[in-house]
Amino acid sequence: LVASMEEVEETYIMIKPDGVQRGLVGEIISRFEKKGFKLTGLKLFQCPKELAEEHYKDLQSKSFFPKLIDYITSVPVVCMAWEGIGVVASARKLIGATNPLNAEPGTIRGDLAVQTGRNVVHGSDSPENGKREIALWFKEGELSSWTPAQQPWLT
Ligand code: RTP
Repeated sequence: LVASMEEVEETYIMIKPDGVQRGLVGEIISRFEKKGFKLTGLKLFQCPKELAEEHYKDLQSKSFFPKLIDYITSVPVVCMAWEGIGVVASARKLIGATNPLNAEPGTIRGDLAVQTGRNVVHGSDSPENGKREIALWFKEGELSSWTPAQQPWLT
């Protein structure tokens, strides 16, 4: 199997406030589950301002930064860690382009969102950021790397 030679990675996926408010939590989780990735962390969480600022620190200089922080901290988000071969780039594909109007139909944003500032979900952009963001959003003991009882057709 070609795929088995590729790296098992982890990524941080977050259902943003609009996704939770619009009742899209189940729909979004199911896309990653059906793809075949493994959920290793999951919680509903209203994040403090400092955490949101740390998560988005690369965007500090942008004019939309204060609005982005207000939005992310306004109501709870759903924090998730997902594991799998090539999960970082694959999750970004499942999510679609940052601006939902440019996101292909079939992607989460392409199917479910309209505005960049309300694009329902976040996904880490590199394996390094996957690790960094999971460590930022989850405490030790909140993650479980479990082994599925049977999965003959997936690695
Ligand atoms: P993402 O990780 O969420 O897919 O986004 P990205 O890296 O592709 O894009 P980035 O520029 O890092 O933006 C991160 C999030 O900031 C919000 N944003 N708002 N003009 C705006 O109002 C604007 N631009 C970006 C979005 O929530 C975006 O996902």
